Amino acid sequence: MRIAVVGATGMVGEVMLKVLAERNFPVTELIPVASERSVGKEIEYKGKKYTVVGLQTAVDMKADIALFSAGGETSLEWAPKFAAAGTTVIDNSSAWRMDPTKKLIVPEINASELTKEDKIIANPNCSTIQMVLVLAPLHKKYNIKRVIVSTYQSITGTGVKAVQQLENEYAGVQGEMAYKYPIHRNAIPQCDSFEDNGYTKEEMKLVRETKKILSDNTIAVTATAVRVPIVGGHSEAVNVEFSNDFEVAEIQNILHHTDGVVVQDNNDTFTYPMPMYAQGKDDVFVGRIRRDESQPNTLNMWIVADNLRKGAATNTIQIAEYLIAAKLV
Ligand code: A2P
Ligand code: 11C
Repeated sequence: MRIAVVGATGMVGEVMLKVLAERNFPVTELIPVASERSVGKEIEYKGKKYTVVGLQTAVDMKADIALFSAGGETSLEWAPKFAAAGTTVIDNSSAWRMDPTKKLIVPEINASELTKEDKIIANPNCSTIQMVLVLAPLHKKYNIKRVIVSTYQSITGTGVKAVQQLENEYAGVQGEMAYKYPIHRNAIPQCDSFEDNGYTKEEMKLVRETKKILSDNTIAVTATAVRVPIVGGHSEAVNVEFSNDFEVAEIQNILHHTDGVVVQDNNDTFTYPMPMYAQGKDDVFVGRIRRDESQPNTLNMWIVADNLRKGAATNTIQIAEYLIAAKLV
């Protein structure tokens, strides 16, 4: 496969290269793509050096698959050009996710929706992916009525500038601010900008993308997304109300047998998911599974994943792996 990585010099792009190499993805030619600023720079993949090219050069090279993580505007403008050249685009930005003509894919849940005609495929937001991977098998069994989610999101979701801000604050150095406030010793109840309804875009992604991925507009979702000074991954406190009652042990058993999910749930041994363990891993970790005693048929859980891996690069590459296995590219 001839693979273009658009945004290869960025935070997610770099993880994409790492994950492609780790999974021994069948790359016959790698085409690293970035902005004009980076054209001519060299990046390394499996011990070999590759020269970064610009977007038009990459379109003309007619790769089989282009993995995009270069921001929404770049995707809006360039994904259709790659698609027109015959390249299948898997896009990690928010540009196409809610477009009714585009599929929004978490492979373990809905990859079977994909066909050869899907030339631009959307990768969901990180905080959505880790939540729906756990919710999907429970929805099938008990039917979800409502989800209340509160997130504790890693600064790596904001990008290099935020990591630099935290490092500057640790060192007591003045520098450029990624956030409106210090993030060291703080929690900022704003991820991304505000929408007219008073929620942030990040919160509304959790609402809208969940319904689309689970193909069920009747699921009610409400979210509060908070940025915390963490690098290893996003954490989520998730409260789920089902139509049907459940046994906690049965929920644990279902999740234990769910692809991509690891149950870490033992109070006796103080075992629960944490970003410091999730970092660098491709799985979604779930624990603190317990009944909500304030209301019938309702469950509380704690879900953690590396937002740059399953939340972004890994999920994108798993979609590409599915396309190859199903002979759709
Ligand atoms: P560059 O390094 O040349 O700026 P991050 O999310 O970590 O900021 O990374 C964004 C990625 O998207 C980088 O690889 C960046 O390239 C790339 N990028 C940003 N804007 C453009 C653009 N207009 N065209 C192509 N690539 C872009
Ligand atoms: C964050 N979820 O943690 C964001 C980062 O829509 O793909 C990814 C934004 C997106 O801030």
